Amino acid sequence: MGPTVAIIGAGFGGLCMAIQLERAGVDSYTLFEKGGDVGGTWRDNTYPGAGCDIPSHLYSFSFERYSSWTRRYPGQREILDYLERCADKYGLRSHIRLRTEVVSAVFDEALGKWRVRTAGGAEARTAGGGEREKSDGHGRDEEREELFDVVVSAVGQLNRPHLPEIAGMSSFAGPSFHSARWDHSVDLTGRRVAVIGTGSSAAQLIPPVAEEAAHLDVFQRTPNWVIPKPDAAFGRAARAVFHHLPFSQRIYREWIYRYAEGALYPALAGGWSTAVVRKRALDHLRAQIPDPVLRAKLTPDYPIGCKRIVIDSKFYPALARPDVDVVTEKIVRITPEGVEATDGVREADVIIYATGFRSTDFLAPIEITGRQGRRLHDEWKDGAEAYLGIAVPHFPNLFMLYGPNTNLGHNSIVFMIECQVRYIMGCLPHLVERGPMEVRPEAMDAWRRSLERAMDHMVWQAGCASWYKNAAGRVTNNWPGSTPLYHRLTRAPRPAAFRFAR
Ligand code: N01
Repeated sequence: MGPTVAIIGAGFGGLCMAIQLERAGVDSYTLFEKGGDVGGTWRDNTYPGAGCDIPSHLYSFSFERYSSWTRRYPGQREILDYLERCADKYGLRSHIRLRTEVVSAVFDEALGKWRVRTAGGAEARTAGGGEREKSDGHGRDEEREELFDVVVSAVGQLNRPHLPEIAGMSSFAGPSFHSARWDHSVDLTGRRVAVIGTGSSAAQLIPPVAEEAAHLDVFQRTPNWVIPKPDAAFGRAARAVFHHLPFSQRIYREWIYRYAEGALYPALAGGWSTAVVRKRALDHLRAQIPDPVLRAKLTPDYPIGCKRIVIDSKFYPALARPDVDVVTEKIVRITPEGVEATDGVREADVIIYATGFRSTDFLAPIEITGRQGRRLHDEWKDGAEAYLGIAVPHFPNLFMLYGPNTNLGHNSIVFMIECQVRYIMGCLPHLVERGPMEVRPEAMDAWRRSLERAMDHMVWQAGCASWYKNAAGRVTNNWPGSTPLYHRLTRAPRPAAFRFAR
């Protein structure tokens, strides 16, 4: 037994939290998952070509190494299998409540506990527009309230699709869908397809879609910097080494981690490698796009790393195909026949919106109310922020995984999640002994100042729009420091930074 813990979301973060609770012998936790299974983003994103551009051995838990990865970079199905196996191996399933969406959490000051309200029943997924999708008739609206000592949010930053507001979208005669809500019932073979957006998701789905479609129009608003992805299958010999040689996986993992930290991070912080990474991207573009007109369209005019760098080796060759057009004219409206840009209508049978996520609406649409009736989304009206990306003043015993300012542009988010889980596990004995703990406003202020100072050096501030920034232009999503620094800062909670109930 231990404190009762509500975990929201069964992706990498929620599963990691549950595993560490299990390992510590705390079985008084419930993991709420709005979808039909575990996996989070890797359950939602099933578009063709979906995969990870961080190497397999780094994009997995350090305590749960897997010697049988089939490729250097894992595909969506393989990551999902890995997460499902983790859920089984650590016996988490009996604690997971699927198709159960947390609607609100209210801190009851008299009890010193969170009142967590859920809606269960049929799968209640969050629609692009932010409304909860309606029940499909199986009674989603079975609402329930339970008390917990601790709430851990593990909802991620990229779980709510962003659909653009383009005039006429609902008038389109054919099927249309978002990349993260792929409609597998639509056969693209021999059809005219339009893809809107050219971020990481688009870069992955465009090559297989181009293979199937008769013609593909790619609507690009801003070109991305693209560097090669040196993907390859692991041969039997490599897998055997990982399997049988003690420490081989650990050494390999450490090597790729250090490469990302040593070479990619400085490029984002205006350091020595900026020119090297930029040259690598330009060489990649030149090698893969022989046509100078297309190359000009695809050449970014903002500093590399300002938007998330796309890591892919199949994207450019797909754009260079004769049956693929890159359209840079501004989209005016969607018509029943297709997409109208400033130079005319391009007919389409299917439209795919690879237009990203509502990344700065952290924890939305969950209503979270802390002490003195303070609402989290009011506290965050100028942008989400949290001490270490984990805790917020006036919200006792509420912790976040992959919260504000903890995304990375250069390394594995699983590393950050493990740091956060370790930190929260370190908080549990304190809050058991001294009652609900809440970060002091002074600690939050000092944290904010240090973030602002570190952010000054980062390329994300440069002249580009990205999902890292909120509407006011503040970077709310990314961690501006190195990952070793974050590791140090989250090694253990500092009791002086918190106020305790007793
Ligand atoms: O989304 P995005 P994503 N009209 O926001 C365009 C992670 N990820 O789903 O740049 C026209 O990057 C928009 O244009 P612009 C990764 O961290 C990881 O691709 O705003 N276009 C842009 O081109 C990634 O960064 C993996 O001008 C419009 C695109 O849509 C993050 O997810 C794989 C528009 C959106 O790009 C998000 O990637 C996939 C409009 N109205 C994703 N609105 C891994 O491998 C938007 N766009 C780990």
